Amino acid sequence: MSRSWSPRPRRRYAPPPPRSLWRRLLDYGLTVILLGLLILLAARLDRFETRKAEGAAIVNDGDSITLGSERIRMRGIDAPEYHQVCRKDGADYPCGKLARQSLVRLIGGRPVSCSGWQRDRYGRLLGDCKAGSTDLNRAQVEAGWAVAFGDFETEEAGARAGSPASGPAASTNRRTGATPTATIWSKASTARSPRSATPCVSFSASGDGEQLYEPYSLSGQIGRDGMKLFDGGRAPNPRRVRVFLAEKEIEVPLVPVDMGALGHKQEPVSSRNPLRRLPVLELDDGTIITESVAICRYFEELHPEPALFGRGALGKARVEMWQRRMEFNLLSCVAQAFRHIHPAMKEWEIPQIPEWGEANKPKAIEFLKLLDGELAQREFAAGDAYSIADITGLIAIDFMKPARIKVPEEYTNVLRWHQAISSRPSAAA
Ligand SMILES: N[C@@H](CCC(=O)N[C@@H](CS)C(=O)NCC(=O)O)C(=O)O
Repeated sequence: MSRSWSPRPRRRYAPPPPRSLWRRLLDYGLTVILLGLLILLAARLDRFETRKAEGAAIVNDGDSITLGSERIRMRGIDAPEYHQVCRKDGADYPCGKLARQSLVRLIGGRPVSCSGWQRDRYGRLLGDCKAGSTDLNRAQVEAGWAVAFGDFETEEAGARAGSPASGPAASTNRRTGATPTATIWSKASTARSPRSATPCVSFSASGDGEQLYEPYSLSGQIGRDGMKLFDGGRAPNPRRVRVFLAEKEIEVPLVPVDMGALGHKQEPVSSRNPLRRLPVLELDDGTIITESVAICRYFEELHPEPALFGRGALGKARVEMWQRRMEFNLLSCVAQAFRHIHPAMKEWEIPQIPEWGEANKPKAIEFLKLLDGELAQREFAAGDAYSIADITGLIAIDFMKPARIKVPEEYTNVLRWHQAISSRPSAAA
């Protein structure tokens, strides 16, 4: 017998009496309910992380915008991609561009606010967006430039009914004030099935199967102070960036700097660029980017279409090669000639060495000879597509005038190419 220090007699462990069937069922039921509640809570938790972005919108296409650094895909709708071409009666029309224009109209220059809690596979916030009291997602479907994609079915039905081709009521949309004279529906006049009536080539079939590009924007006025480009008017490098932006149809608010009065050597430029040169891009968070090509690259990344730095490994290498050739062998020589010879440049180029300026003139001509031979074989500097190399070439050749250098008449390919790139609307930038 073992000894015990306790004065009380030891009690034997007795297992609890078995739970009744009802009690067990109740316990299981409560557990299931509790688990369900936890799952529900987890599923809704991301909603608590609702993100909100506000500011002036960069409109990329008919259903995606950028607010500051937040890229937003409008939730519940699907519009044609920017480059999408739709077909009606055997003729193509740019439904992607028109859808974007519709969204620009609906925004009407007002600040936009979007909120959402989910992201698409490209990391874009799926947002419900508003401009003033206009619910943009809804209004874009009502205006007939987007289809319902998980929401807004009624609005889509209304837009179809209101389209001139499919119904009598080409009526003004009460909410948006838009008259759907030309919509994706009105263009789709012949097909019977509603989806196949959608005239766009691949539009909406896969919903969000579009490429990740955000090709064009309306305004860069975003965030705290807004994005801005400190611009130097007719000076070649600032113009280079303006032409690039014009090709991409990107509008960034310009801050004109009077370079004639040496404004670039003073505030607000000098604190932003210690080299005191233009252009200077300031992002909405105050980040500064200088160097024309760096600025262009920034926008190419944000808005890859149209590609101005080439496509594919070889295409990109070719553009890079010709861009640098244009810069080092042409633009730089022309600039040296101008800066070292022109009397107005005395305060800019210290010391000014006219002999050096003169020495650069034949270098530029020599390069033009090479370029002429190349352009005999193709349309643009780096291949069959217009690129930043052509922009640098355009700027350089136009800058030859004040530098008093003339393109020799026998360089007919250079003249033809220059004529062609000068007649693009972007050249007026
Ligand atoms: N590498 C720079 C060059 C910038 C540059 O030289 N800009 C000229 C105007 S085209 C300038 O600001 N010059 C002022 C000066 O030389 O004092 C770029 O590509 O942006």
